[in-house]
Amino acid sequence: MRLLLIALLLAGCSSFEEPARPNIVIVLLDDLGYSDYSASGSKIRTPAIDDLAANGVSIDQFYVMPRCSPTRAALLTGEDPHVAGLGFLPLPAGAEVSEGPYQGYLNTDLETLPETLHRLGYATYMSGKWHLGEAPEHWPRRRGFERYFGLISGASSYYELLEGGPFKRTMVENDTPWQPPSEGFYMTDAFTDRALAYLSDHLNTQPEKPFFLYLAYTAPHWPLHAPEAEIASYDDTFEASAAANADADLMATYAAQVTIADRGIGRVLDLLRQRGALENSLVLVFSDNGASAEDISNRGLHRAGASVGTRDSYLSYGEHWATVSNAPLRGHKGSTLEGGVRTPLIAHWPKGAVTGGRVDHRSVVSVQDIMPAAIAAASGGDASLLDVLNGSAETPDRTLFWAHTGWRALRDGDWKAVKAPGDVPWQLYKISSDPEESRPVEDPARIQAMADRWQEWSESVGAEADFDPRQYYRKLR
Ligand SMILES: [Ca+2]
Repeated sequence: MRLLLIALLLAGCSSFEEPARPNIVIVLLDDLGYSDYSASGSKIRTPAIDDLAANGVSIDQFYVMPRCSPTRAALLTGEDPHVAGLGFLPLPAGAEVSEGPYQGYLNTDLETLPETLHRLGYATYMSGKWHLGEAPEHWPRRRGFERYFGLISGASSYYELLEGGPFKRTMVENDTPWQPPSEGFYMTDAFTDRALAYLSDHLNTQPEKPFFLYLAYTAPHWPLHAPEAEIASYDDTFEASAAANADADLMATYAAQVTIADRGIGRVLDLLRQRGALENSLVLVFSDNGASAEDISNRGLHRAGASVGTRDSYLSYGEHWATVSNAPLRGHKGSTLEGGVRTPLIAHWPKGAVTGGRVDHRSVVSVQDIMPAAIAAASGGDASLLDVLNGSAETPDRTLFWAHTGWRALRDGDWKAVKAPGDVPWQLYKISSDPEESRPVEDPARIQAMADRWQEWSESVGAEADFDPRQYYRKLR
């Protein structure tokens, strides 16, 4: 059918032009829960993302890694994070590291997605959180991005760069350290504004050239920081749970953080639409891991009595709200349960037939599939994820593996085996019909076979089965 169409087109045109290559826009959210979109029933307002999903395609069984850096490494290399050098998080610049699966910066032997796209003639821009290497030789401009603005490190205040402690936060513009202004700065808006500036410059000066934009928000990763009026817009929206010590203001602030990021996404999409560039842009939106139940009360960064959301506050929303965010999945960020590693992928590309509001519930897709799909889109090639997105194929039969701080898991078609850290047995679930991981299946032979496969895989990528972050951070002392 496609050949026939091409033949008809060729017959009708004296000079056949190759279709323009799509722009590629990847928007990454940080620690957003599985059901935190209003389209999936949340009370959080996400109109821009909902609109994208309503006119694009959503993949329900999309898998990432359990934590920030491993997912980002897999996204930008297409490899398992251990192979990419980020089995765990980066260490501070200057820390002694041994090269290998836990070196804490992107493996320099691998070509990154921006490096490949740059080689293919794309302009490459990044605004946002890097978290793939703290030393200047590992920063974004050394790994394929022509222009970069953002936060090199992980979690940060949204209002300022806090000093002190081994984890100094660094923002840079291109290769130069950058200090936020003392007033009026809000991290999410700064990332949006810079992305818009890059796109405007591009569309004004070289509109014929395709671009890659990687917009990596820190939102809604803790600390819970948002302007008062934004938090107030969620007054009386969430029901506090006294039993769970879960204040409604915590969730209201988190929701405000999500809505501000969604507004940023809307501004980027509006600009592309106004400039006629949206139709032929492959836009992908997802979260780097599931909702976070992390307790950060021992960090010493919260001033007693400060209201949630303000500059002097430094709070997370806790296990109760993280469970709400991830409903109905079990587990949170950091674990290999579904609540740690599963998040919807929302894609939109009208010219590439990624359109119509379809939800694919059957395909099993990994964050590692994005790089080959982006390269295929840029070079006119094939990739399984592109086939899934344009509806020409489904890929339910996949094997995916995870190893993270003692958590282990593999998904093989309908089945998932998962093991918590420590001296506990593997659990088996028929994950295709039990995504809540609530009905363990007794099948010792299958469990043993899957555990053996996991062992073989972990050795092949250099994952430590019982990796202990405390040992890792001991290097800092
Ligand atoms: Ca994250």
